Amino acid sequence: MSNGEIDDPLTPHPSPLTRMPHSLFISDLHLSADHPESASAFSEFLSSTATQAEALYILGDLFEYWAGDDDIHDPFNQQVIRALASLYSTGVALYLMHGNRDFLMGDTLAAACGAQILPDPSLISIHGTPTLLMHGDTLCSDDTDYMAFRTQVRTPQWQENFLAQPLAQRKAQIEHLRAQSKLAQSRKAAEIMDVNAESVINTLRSYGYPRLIHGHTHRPARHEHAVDQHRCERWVLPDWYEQGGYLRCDANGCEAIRI
Ligand SMILES: [Mn+2]
Repeated sequence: MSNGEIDDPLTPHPSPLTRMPHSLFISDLHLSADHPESASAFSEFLSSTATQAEALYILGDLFEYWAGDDDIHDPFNQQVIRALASLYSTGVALYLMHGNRDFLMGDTLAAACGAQILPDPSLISIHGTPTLLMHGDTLCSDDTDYMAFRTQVRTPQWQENFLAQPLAQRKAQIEHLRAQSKLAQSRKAAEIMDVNAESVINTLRSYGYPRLIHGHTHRPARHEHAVDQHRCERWVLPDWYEQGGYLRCDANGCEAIRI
């Protein structure tokens, strides 16, 4: 890229902003064969916008649920995997974080996509800015029933027992759990389903006052938190079945973009 090119108004070219090295952040796609419109928006995003980025971070709940890596052969899952692998083959680094629904995504799935699994939370320098990446469910600490469930299902023992069952049986169990959780959610106050302010402050403090990016709550926004004389930015990513959008960050900062 030369300045001459940028200054020439007659030459069509992407704006200098698009050309800056940047990373993209998405979450809560909740992809499933039941919602083909999210899947096609996602595949359009992967084959256009995402190809310009240095890295794509998927911060949890890529799938509506993930029953285990032996489900990679499912035709719908194959479509998603192929789209991600094709983005990876263009040179875009891919990162996958577990969400509360797809926490069983494992190394086999990651390898098939060309992705690396990121632990939740992960503190990473994003174009020079220390940034804490999380799914966001652990910040919703007022939902004590869910936090207890989470602790249980994240133990190696629970996962080993669960994955030892036949795939069809696992899927049936997950469907049952989803129905229960929908019912429970409809009875919970809206505040319980959002992040707990104190959990956010404590997290920002214990990671050295970084920028925070997370999803999960489906309440896209940019927040600013004053923590011990520091001002910390917190970006909440949108979901993709009702909203759809991504966060773009470069050396100058972040911008939320709706699709
Ligand atoms: Mn979630």
